[in-house]
Amino acid sequence: MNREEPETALSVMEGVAPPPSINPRLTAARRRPLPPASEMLAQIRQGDRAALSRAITLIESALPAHRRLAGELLDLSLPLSGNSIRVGITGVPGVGKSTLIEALGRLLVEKRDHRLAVLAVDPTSAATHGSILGDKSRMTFLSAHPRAFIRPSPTGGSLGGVAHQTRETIQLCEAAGFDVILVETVGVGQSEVAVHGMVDCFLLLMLAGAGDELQGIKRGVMEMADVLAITKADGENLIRAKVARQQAINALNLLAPPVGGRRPPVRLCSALDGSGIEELWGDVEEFIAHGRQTGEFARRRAEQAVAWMDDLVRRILLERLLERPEVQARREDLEGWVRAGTLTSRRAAEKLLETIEGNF
Ligand SMILES: Nc1nc2c(ncn2[C@@H]2O[C@H](COP(=O)(O)OP(=O)(O)OP(=O)(O)O)[C@@H](O)[C@H]2O)c(=O)[nH]1
Ligand SMILES: [Mg+2]
Repeated sequence: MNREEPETALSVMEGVAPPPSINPRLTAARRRPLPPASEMLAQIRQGDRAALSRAITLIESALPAHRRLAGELLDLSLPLSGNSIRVGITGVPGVGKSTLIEALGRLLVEKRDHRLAVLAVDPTSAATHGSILGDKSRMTFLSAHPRAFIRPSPTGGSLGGVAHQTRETIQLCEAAGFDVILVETVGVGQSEVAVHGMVDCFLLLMLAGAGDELQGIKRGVMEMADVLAITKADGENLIRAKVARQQAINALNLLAPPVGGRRPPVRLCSALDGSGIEELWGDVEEFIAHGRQTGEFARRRAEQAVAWMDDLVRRILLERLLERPEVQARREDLEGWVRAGTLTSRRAAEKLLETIEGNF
């Protein structure tokens, strides 16, 4: 902005001096308009990280004006996106996700010449104030590296909303020239499903010594995994890690054979001594290369894009319908009856749907 701006909103009125209690800098900052989408994109493409951060904040904003601008930005960035490897990383809290991302990231930016973006999907973070990536202390190297970009999970809102914003952030990061995107997710709830739906390769981390129950990892999550790793395979833990690897292989053998017939590899690794890290990335690359060869890679991305569209339609439709004043009023009445126990939830839902249908 090189246009001369008045110092405060009040000084616009000639002859009226601004009262001394008003902080001119605060007022000026609040009024600073966002640049048009094309300008924002140009800044992002030039490697302006602050511009990328601002654009992501825009995507996460609920303000209608911001949403419009974010939509334009995403339209413009679409042809520039897609040129990356998207990898999801999941595992129970404490399994070593952040430490592994730091080790893997170091390999990618230092030895492999990649530009790496690390994102997170953590629907619990609104309550806990951000567990994933909230604390960058496990990623000190990446945090300071010019070829790496770290962005914590969006907060506040449903898993659907958080996942949706992360997908759009992936697109922006790709337009900014990042060619590997790692998406960290907590190994609880439905967040794995959401992240699985936005990546090319889904990496499941597991701990050694947790016995047969596989530390509460649901079968469904194992079924989604494209590559597995037993973490912390170092020191005295190495023997137990080897046992855990065999258990994981056995568990995978009990599952239905995956599409294409390839069982996911199970790798031993340690972010502490660095063993298995290059090999683990090799597993990811091999999975991607195989997918590219068979067409599975493109098919998966295309399916994800369509599923994303369907998901958006449902979310936005529901949002718009529930926002209507008549529907809101009816909902409040029904909620009262349901709370009082005078109406079943099912019957109340039917009645609300009747109101919605009557509103078309
Ligand atoms: N021995 C050993 N310890 C490790 C290794 N990787 C991580 N740790 C330790 O395990 C603990 C948890 O590591 P994190 O990387 O924070 O785990 P996380 O999965 O990101 O945890 P949340 O973010 O809380 O879900 C830390 O104390 C690490 O120092 C490893 O390869 N070997
Ligand atoms: Mg972590």
